[in-house]
Amino acid sequence: MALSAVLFDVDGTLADTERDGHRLAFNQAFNELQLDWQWDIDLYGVLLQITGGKERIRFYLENYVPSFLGRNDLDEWITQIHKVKTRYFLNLLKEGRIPLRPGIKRLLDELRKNNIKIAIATTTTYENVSTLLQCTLGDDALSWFTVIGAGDIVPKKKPAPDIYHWVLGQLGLPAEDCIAIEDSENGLKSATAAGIKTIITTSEYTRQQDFNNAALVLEDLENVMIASHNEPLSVQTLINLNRRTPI
Ligand code: XBP
Ligand code: MG
Repeated sequence: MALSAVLFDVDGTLADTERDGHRLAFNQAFNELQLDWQWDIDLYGVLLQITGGKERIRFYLENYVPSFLGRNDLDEWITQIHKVKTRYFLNLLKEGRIPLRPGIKRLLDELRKNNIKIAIATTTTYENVSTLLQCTLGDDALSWFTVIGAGDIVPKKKPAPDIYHWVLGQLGLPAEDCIAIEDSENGLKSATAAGIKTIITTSEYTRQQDFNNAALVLEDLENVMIASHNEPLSVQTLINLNRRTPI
């Protein structure tokens, strides 16, 4: 067993994208489309139980404004709303409003120096990932990642393991040679169901969730207590974690 790759979630893990990113973009889209919907911070926390923007809109319709469900173009309409939302989200990224979380750049650099592959496994739309990476890490950042698994590339989003199975397949690696870094219970369920040991860095919306199956739970990658030393999460720690018994 050797650590060959680290698989990163995006939303909540690479960057704090939800409260002041995706949520704002959804509301901007609703406003542009003259929909009288407003997702406040608390409501958005509830809606986050559903991963995927289109799936989240549908869940909102079903549970909060069911009168819209009768439309005979429902699927296309949701797709249209989501396209507008994505345009607003990309603008926020391009304006530099969504930075990477502490320690992400350092760990990515360290992994690359140690020839450990890095990959992405996310439910968000591909352009959101590529734009976030390019805006925060530079134009060549996409080439750092051996595989980017995103959005509708698999039919079932997290907590289903499909996106992790897909990324493992593309990497050509067994689950036990990889570690996942996630921020949510849905993400943890997805990665562990694919057999991948998972580190959690908690985020505002996920702090209270159940992380019992995680290999390690941290506030972030930078200011963490490991073996009673206050030090950033290092590649060596990941390698040691990977050597321990499977999940
Ligand atoms: C992230 C998501 C995403 C974003 C919205 O979940 O659920 O849906 O909130 O992105 P995870 P899109 O971090 O577990 O992958 O609107 O592009 O779907
Ligand atoms: Mg996440």
